[in-house]
Amino acid sequence: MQEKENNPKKSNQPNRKVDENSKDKQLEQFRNDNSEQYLTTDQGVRINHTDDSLKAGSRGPTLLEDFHFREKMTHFDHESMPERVVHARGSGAHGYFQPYDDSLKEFTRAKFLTDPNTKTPVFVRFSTVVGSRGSADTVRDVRGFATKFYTEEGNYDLVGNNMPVFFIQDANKFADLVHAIKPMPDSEMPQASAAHDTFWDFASLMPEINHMIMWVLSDRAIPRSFRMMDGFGVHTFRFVNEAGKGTFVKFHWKPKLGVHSLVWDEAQKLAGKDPDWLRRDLWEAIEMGDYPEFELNVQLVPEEDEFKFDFDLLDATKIIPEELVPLKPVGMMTLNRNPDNFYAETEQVAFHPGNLVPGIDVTNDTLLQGRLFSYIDTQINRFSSANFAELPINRPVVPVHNNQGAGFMRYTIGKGKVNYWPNSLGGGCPMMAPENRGAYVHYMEKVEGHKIRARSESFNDHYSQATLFWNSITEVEQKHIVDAAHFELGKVESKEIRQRMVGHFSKIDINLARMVAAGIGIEVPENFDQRSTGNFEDNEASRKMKKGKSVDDTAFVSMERRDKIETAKSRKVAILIENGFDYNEVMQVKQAIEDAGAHAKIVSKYLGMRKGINGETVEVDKSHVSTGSIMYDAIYIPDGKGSIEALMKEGDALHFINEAFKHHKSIATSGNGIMLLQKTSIGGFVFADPTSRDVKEHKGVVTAGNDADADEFATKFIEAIKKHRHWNREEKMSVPA
Ligand code: HDE
Repeated sequence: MQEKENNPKKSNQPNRKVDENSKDKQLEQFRNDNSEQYLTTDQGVRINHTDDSLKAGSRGPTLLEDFHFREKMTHFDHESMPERVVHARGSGAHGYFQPYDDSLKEFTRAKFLTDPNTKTPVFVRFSTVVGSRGSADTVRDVRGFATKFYTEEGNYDLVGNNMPVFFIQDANKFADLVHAIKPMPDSEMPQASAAHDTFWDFASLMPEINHMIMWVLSDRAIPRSFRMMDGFGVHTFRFVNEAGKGTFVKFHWKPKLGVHSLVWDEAQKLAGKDPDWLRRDLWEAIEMGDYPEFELNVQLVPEEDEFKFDFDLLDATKIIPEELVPLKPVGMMTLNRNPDNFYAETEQVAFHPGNLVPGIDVTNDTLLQGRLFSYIDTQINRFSSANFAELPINRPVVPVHNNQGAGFMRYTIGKGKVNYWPNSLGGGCPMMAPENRGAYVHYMEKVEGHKIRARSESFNDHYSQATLFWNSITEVEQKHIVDAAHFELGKVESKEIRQRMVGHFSKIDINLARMVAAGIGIEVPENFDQRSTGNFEDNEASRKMKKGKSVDDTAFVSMERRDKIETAKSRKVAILIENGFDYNEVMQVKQAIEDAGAHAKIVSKYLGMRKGINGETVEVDKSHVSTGSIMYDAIYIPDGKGSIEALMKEGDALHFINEAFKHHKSIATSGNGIMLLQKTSIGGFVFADPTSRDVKEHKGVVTAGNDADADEFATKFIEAIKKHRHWNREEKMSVPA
């Protein structure tokens, strides 16, 4: 037997001479010489003509000996791999992660989380879950948030979502969930949407889904940007420190730009006007240097406290309210580089929640345990090979030595004759690493139990946290959930399914049930017995286990009540003009917008140049047909009689303003522009007197008289932009946009 070694040893194979190494280097240099970039075949043979195939005469048949044509065609025919069975639609970015300090050392030996001098490269892939690879970005769905950390101790993958809980408790239900939510098997409809009978049929028969349903119906499911959403590891994981002591941990990503959403009407329109909306937003932000930043936070629970909550830490349908276990900030992730090649990187990246590094371990969360099997299995299906870890995007930054052998697409050229362990011919290499040389050691958890296909009773309460969520959000947020339920269940043809869902909602909150029922043709009797509508688990029984810590309100789940980050940074502002606009005002306000870190674009009927009052010109960035208010966070209509009069006659411009108003966006205008607003659905608002020095702000609509101070006007507009949406506009109900 081979003895364990404490000192790293050099393999005595391969036994190569030094001059051979330098030959290798020369060869590599020759390969990388790009001074003459001629088109070549895959074999490196230069090609002088690629527009025509080799034929017997210029009008004759193609010859099979045309190796260039055959190779080009074959490549094209195989330029696809099976898309991911879920999370097929995704967008990726490179960046790095850096911890703030070493304060987590007490809990974990993971160096990348505890050494503030280490910048760990990362690759992140954001995704939707249900839609195919070409589906729209803005559909109502959970967003995946998967991060690969290329650490000095190997790759660690945090494969999370933008919601902190999941639909099911046991991985054995995953196939059913995905079958139910994906397009129906007979018609392959609908695409990228849960709004159909099979999903709600499944949901209505699966009470454990209810907490997640609240999140999915909320605005979290329609993020404004990948850069403006939370990320969650969902499961309870385990940190392990140098001494081998474990601590339960939940991972949270917090975006530096705050959490913001689209409104549903906007999300649906964007799916048509720009199906790549979220992908483009991420790409453009990185290109412009608005690097997305996310702070990593953890919730830590000592092992001794495992049973101190009124829910089970191993149940992925539960959150740990932040009021019970506050977040501890760990470090910042910055995404600063777009992929060079979508396919090679974003498509071929292969995540796996079981890619762990020393200091981080799993728990017995059954959902997580199931994932540990599924991810490798699915990659083998995607890549038709077990060698996907050798692809550049998946390769660790540390040396890899093992005895893995052949198989499709084996890229590593193993050297020497030894590919087994134990060996003496290879000098005992690759050898076993001792713990103090960075070896991964599984947490020594004592596990005992009967083999049983059953679920712990501690997983039985399916309603309390759904109620907690409902009670913790604002009225506006509640209203959006009801609207979303009207859309989703409104598309369900079976009345029984709609009825069953109202039954569940009634157990969450009777008003919720009544409001949903009113929009989907279901009656909720006055003296409705909450338990009479379905054959659900008895709520009282599950509540019996409630002895542990709990809260009645958790502001952190609300996008409106949590610590709100108000910033104008990277927001998009449309400036609506026609000929005759006030050039000086535009320049001043535009500068203020840009100084606040936002981006302004000139929008007009057609592309080309527009003339200001005194003949100055600006170039139009976008024409009405190619854009829409839905692609901006705020709009500004500068003064200038000619411009305003022209805009007043343009249906597209009026629609632009009405729609921005309906979507709660900030709107600013001055002088003659106030006349224009009066012609739109904003007409009844409080405006500044057009001929005064006044600047007025009313529910995010900023107006200034023609003598007003431009700085004051711009400042008020930017303050409004920082709020992102002005939810208090009841008037929007009457907007015909
Ligand atoms: Fe996944 N999930 N998942 N999932 N998941 C996949 O792996 C699976 C779950 C998540 O950008 C698949 O490579 C099972 C929870 C993300 O490449 C597959 C179960 C969470 C991504 C798979 C879950 C996630 C995936 C499909 C229940 C949040 C995209 C393609 C037991 C914590 C990663 C692939 C990327 C992808 C299985 C539940 C997040 C089939 C069996 C909970 C972000 O392996």
